[in-house]
Amino acid sequence: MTKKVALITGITGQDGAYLAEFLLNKGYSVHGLKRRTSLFNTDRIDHLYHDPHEEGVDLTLHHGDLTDSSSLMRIIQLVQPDEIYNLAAQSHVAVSFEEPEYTANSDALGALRILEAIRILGLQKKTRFYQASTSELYGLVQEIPQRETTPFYPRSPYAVAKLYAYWITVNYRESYGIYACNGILFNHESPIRGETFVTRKITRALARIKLGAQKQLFLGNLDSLRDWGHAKDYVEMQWMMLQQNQPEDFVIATGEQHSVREFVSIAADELGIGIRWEGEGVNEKGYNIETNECIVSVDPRYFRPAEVETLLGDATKAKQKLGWVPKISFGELVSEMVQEDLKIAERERLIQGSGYKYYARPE
Ligand code: NDP
Ligand code: GDR
Repeated sequence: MTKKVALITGITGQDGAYLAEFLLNKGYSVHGLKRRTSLFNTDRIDHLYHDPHEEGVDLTLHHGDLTDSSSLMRIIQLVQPDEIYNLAAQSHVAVSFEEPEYTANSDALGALRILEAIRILGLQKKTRFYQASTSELYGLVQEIPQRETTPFYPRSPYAVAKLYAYWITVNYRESYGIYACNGILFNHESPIRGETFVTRKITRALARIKLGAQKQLFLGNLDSLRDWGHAKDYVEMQWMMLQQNQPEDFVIATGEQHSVREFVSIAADELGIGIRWEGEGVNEKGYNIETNECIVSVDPRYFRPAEVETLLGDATKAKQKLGWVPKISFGELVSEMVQEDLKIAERERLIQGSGYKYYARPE
């Protein structure tokens, strides 16, 4: 039987790594689009990768960029994929306020470039397309919980760019009959989450604080509410969406909401650090109950020009039509992240203890 061929953009990212593993286990031939970087950035997929000179290689990486049509056209023509998962993006909401034009170029026009490549190369009937849409589309929420029919109100350059990508995906589906769909995914995390997203920032910092390698953790809006799931559960859904008879858009969420402050407290509990909270707004601090040392402080530099205060998803459609239920609970997610970051902090301590230099970036 011939293998199905998948192309993943953003394969070096959190979701790309989990999805590549998932598809390889399903027997796919997996191709990934990777940006050229001055240092290796394939840490998340190194365990899946083989030397291309060896036999039986199922994972092939290609240099390309969402901002470069020529590379996208070349790779899609070469690979002739059955499925494209467009996961690549400048995915940091706060950074999108600092790099709005680049974010629009990669996150909005990037999706268009891929859809155009499918159309121009005559792959409309062959290639199925998944767009990584986001709960950030709901921004200033118009309905609680948010579902597929909830109106969008984006609140950042990132979300506005993703709004374009959402609609261009719908438009190419309706205009050219391409099997194209949006997964409107709520926040999903894991031990390989980028270190500057709030969950990973918290688990990494608290693990280091526990081992005495760091004194304090500076955060922004502690009251922000999110619907956090596990990335492993969510990539399965990305694949399921491309296996249906008709392309449709789906919300993927747990239906459970927690604040940033709660995330800190639960992660601290997991490490055996009790936290007592004091103060209001920017003066808010969290103290270690045992030592009375202040370990969490609010730094307004992490506030955003416009904030998304609350997100809570309703994934009823995915549950009914795709039979999907998330397998990993919030508590298990936090625990796994904390334990993995503790191992990293211990390794760091070991390296330093052996007389080698180790520079851990503060955030
Ligand atoms: P990450 O930030 O971990 O990964 C993003 C990936 O995109 C990386 O591989 C990155 O490469 C790549 N990339 C960035 N810019 C470009 C570009 N111009 N050309 C090619 N590749 C590029 O994101 P996640 O894995 O967390 O998210 C995957 C997708 O899902 C993103 O589109 C994100 O916006 C979206 N999303 C994520 C959610 C989440 O909670 N995780 C929720 C909803 C949507 P490099 O490694 O070189 O930086
Ligand atoms: P988000 O994730 O913006 O929801 O986007 P992030 O983890 O960055 O922020 C979540 C909430 O926490 C608040 N917050 C902080 N955030 C960061 N990064 N750093 C801090 O110090 C901090 N303190 C408080 C934020 O203000 C926010 O309210 C993620 C990304 O993965 C997007 O690509 C994706 O589309 C959405 O999730 C769904």
